[in-house]
Amino acid sequence: MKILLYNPDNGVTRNFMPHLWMFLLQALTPPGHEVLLVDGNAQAMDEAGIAQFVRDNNIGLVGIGAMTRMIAKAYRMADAVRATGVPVVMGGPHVTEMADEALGRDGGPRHADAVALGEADATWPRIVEDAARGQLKDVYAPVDAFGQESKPTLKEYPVIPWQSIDLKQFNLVPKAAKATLQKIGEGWGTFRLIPVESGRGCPYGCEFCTVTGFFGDSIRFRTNESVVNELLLLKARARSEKGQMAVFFIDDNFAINIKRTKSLLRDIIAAGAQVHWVAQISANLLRDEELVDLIADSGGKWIFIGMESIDPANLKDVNKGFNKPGEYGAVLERLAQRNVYAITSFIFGMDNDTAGVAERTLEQVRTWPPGLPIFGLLTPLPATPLYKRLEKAGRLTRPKHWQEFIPFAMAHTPLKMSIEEAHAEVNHGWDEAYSPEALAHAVESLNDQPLGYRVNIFLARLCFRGIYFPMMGKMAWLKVIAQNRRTIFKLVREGFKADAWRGAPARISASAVPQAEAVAAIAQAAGGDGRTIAFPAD
Ligand code: B12
Ligand code: SF4
Repeated sequence: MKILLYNPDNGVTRNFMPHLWMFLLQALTPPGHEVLLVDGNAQAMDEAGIAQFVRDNNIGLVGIGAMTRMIAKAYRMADAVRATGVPVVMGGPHVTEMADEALGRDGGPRHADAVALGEADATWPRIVEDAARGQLKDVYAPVDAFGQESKPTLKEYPVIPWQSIDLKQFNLVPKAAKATLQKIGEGWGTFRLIPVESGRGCPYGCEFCTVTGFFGDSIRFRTNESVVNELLLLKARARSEKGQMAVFFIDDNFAINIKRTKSLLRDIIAAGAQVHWVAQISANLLRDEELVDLIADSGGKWIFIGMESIDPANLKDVNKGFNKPGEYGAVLERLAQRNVYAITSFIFGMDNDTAGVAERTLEQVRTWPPGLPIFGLLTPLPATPLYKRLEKAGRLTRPKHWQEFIPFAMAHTPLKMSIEEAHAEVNHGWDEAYSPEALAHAVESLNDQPLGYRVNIFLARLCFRGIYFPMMGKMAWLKVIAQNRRTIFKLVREGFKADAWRGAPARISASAVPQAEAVAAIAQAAGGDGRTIAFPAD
């Protein structure tokens, strides 16, 4: 049987960091079946397109995975596939919580023939075999022989055959530049940001987050050896095609067990498996100097930190009191001293937020080493404690907000400001943090660093700007370049000075490009709301 795994797009993006679930399920598919992957963010497809694809390729089963914000598109695509007579199975965080919606048991239309609840590592082979026999069940739950929920230990993690997977759709290097770039240095013909997981689960249970509910509070890790081997495979693939790879460790908290993270990073270094990498780590875990040294030595370049708020009362409200705003600055300094920078994520519209919260946050941000601040709104995702609390209090203004997804729009009323005020705060955050002045300031703050780092922060900021301000097409890019011309001229002028690029630490090749490319890919992925950027040469 031929199987299509499809991830819905956000309507705009062409380049993308792929989603791990597709590669994982592909690797877990029993022998005798062929699996094709289409990520709508890299390979645009509409309803007619997917129906045609299914017919042309004689597909016998379509698997669709989606986050809440893409679920409306996912349902439309599923409907189009089912209209061709081919069954659809859906999985991922949204349908796990809203299985009745996907199966049409809540009074609405049915979109999926089957739903895979939770982690599908163990159920996927069963689903495939049932589909091949034409005997799909409605619901597949990961349970053991006694009917108890069971989660994969990850000790026996499948080998994802990166050496042979077709990754064409995920190349971030524009086609036109490929031939030339292949010849530069070790080769730049391809650049890909690849998701790798080293563990699952998070015990923290922040109120707005689905992770503790979905993956559970017991943390499971792959063996160091299995992670190291995966990195080596990725490096070999990049070398063989004269290209580059960077890795996003998608663990929710990559350092949740510091001892184990240190041991993994040491093994990566010992095996020569360093790649440039990005990971999510909470601020409280970055107090450890030795950990931060190992992060830098093993190739860590950008750390995503869910700061959420600079107000301890807000953090307490959402059960994230372990975040201590007083130490954010020191944590970021510790990273910056090793030339590791942070993507700092803030949420506005929390219950203790009042008008002016964005400016108050920015005042703090300006005192920190330059990074990539991102701003969002508190969003009640289905089945989270936050959703339940707001529902009980009658505060949800759009209880099924995912059915009509609107980017950067609240679905409930904050306590101390209006919805409109919350929206204005997010606008202000993005406007100010990514203004030409703020970009120039970020570059200047690294004046004592080699040029590569300044170019890196500048390119990264430009790309992250695209999460909120669409930079689609050449004109939009030209406008952004014109607005930032002073900083660009300054960097170019310095580039001609012979010693401008010297002085980068010898730990790992200090190229600015992979870092900037990696954050660009994250920016594209993160802006899954129709506002993402595209490079002019695409
Ligand atoms: C990496 C990541 C990202 C990346 C991009 C995604 C990418 N390209 O990989 C970045 C950082 C850009 C990102 C951004 C955002 N993310 Co995110 N992200 C993740 C993260 C950390 C890892 C995803 C992952 O690969 N997990 C590992 C794989 C193996 O798990 P999985 O995807 O769930 O797949 C398993 C099962 O679900 C199932 N499955 C999944 N799909 C399918 C399909 C079929 C057919 C079947 C059978 C089974 C199946 O099988 C898999 C194996 O067990 C998750 C949290 C998490 N730990 O999952 C959040 C998460 C997915 N993100 C989330 C959110 C909310 C966002 C943002 C909206 C952030 C924000 N607050 O603004 C943005 C929006 C992104 C967009 N483009 O629209 C939520 C989604 C919750 C929800 N109900 O939708 C999560 C769960 C985290 C959370 N805070 O709750 N994210
Ligand atoms: S927000 Fe981060 S720390 Fe909090 S529960 Fe989710 S994954 Fe864990």
